[in-house]
Amino acid sequence: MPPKKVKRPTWIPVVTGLIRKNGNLLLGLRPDGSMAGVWEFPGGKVEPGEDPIHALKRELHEELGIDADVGRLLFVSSHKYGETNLLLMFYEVLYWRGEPKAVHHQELQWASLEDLPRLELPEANRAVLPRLRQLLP
Ligand code: DGT
Repeated sequence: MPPKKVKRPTWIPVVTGLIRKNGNLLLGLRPDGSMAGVWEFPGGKVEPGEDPIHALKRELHEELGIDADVGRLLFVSSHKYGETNLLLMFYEVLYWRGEPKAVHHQELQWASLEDLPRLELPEANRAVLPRLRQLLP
């Protein structure tokens, strides 16, 4: 008998930018659609075959109109939303050209790490707050 094929779950890779200025992080209020009205880190899904760093540069250009230098991959986390498994990659972004504009989001804000727990965040982001505090002194 041939070996039984294991059906592997599908993972969706997502890249997010931890864009830092004067100790604050840039957050965008998600537009209408899934998870509207929560404050997320700018970014989005990696297209099939796309390099994650390239995907983040593309997303930051599309969403904020900036040309970003994508820095260190700070950490990776996984999150399950219903049947969807997301693999979230969090990259540090310290340098960029242009002024971030709310091209995609309803609104942008710079928030300190102390402010973050008080904001409406995607579940996946609330789960990584301790790691953020650890890694971003
Ligand atoms: P879609 O499926 O084409 O309507 O795309 P969206 O707008 O639902 O999703 P997108 O491209 O923003 O993908 C990001 C996914 O990751 C989405 O399910 C929300 C989730 N997520 C959790 N935390 C974050 C975060 O901090 N930033 C971003 N961009 N997405 C996050």
